[in-house]
Amino acid sequence: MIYKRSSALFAEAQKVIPGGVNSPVRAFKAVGGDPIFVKEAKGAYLYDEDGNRLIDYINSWGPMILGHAHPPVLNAVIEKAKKGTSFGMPTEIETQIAELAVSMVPNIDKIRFVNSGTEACMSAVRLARGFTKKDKIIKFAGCYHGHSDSFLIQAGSGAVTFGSPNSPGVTEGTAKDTLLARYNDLGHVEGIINSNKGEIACIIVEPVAGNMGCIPPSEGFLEGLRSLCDANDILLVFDEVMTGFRLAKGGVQELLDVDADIVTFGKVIGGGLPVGAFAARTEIMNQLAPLGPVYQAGTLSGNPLAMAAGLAMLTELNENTGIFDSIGQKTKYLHKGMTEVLNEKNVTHTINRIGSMISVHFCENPVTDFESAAKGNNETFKKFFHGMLDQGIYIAPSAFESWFITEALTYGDLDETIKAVATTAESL
Ligand code: KE4
Repeated sequence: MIYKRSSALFAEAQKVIPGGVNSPVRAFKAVGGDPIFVKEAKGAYLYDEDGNRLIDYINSWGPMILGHAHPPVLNAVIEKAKKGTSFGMPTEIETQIAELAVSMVPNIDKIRFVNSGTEACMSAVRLARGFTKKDKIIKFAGCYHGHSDSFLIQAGSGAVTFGSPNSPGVTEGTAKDTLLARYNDLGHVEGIINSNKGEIACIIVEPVAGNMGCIPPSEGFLEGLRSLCDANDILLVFDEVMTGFRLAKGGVQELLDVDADIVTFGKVIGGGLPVGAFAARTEIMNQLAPLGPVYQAGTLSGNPLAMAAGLAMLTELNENTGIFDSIGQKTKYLHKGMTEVLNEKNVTHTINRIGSMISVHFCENPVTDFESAAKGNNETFKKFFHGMLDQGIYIAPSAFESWFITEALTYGDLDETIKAVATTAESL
């Protein structure tokens, strides 16, 4: 594949945008080489600036669960844009998507829309602190909840890729209120709670982790967190920015039947436009301004253009819940095919999968937390990434990311991908 124009565009971008990108993971730092610049996308395919067609396994990091430029979403955006895009005043469509989201997801009565997953998680933690009147939070090493200060304490994803878990600019004052636990280790969580009795407002967790690669919760982990929260007057926050409206209509709460107190959303809920949200039962959400004392605001929050994209997306998922099983079957097919060809070539690896999230790790140990994910051979991953890219397959440009399967993928695309894995495996 030729990437000359992408490289030229990257050189230009770096003159005016730090690192040439507006989000670090896009810069290919973890895998080397210049990032690909996309010209357009349709369905399961990206078309880059050099005319290459790539089968997309990232789908804008999750939102394009029905494929790029999906007509119902596209048409909704086009029609809404003709009537103006943002007024900074309430609109009916905000109520429509709020009612739909509340009907789809368990344990939420009210929802507040924001513009990103970061805003959703940052606001959820402030709300938990305001509701419980306690300061500390527990998060998990390797889990990523966006880039607000309280979370950039050994964040997963981008920060881990850069090997600088504690970001400069985060103050000691902030860091002291964030306690770090090991994912899938209930004993560790219990120990932290006991050492900080009465001080913890919430535990925030990716109920299925996607920022260490894909790591499902071990048997009883989420149920254990629920019990620990109930016993210690702590709120359980499910960060479903990745998993919400992807792993099931009602997200992980529905899929694994565990109740959260606050749930955050992003990605799919916006249908590809900037939308985040956080939701909970009425007594918690009514603490929010202008009703309650917990302040949170946003100029473009709930803007009708983004709401139109989100409403079209959620409507289709709500009316065709078979989509979740269909993309789950496609992911299972991909898993089976990749395992077969990698084993044939004696490539040491492990694949994690749940629903339409999957990741490949080049290590023989099971990958169940950040420490075990970090044992993956990154040199092998880099070769794997570029080998796949050279055959027109775009996977996550980092071993610490999940792939996101889209319903737009055909089984022919999957077979082409499995064949590309077989060819790439020759050079691993
Ligand atoms: P955003 O602020 O990027 O919309 O959402 C932050 C966020 C919160 N919670 C979870 C579980 C997330 O995965 C994310 C963002 N995910 C990354 C991918 N690992 C977005 C890609 C990027 O950073 O460019």
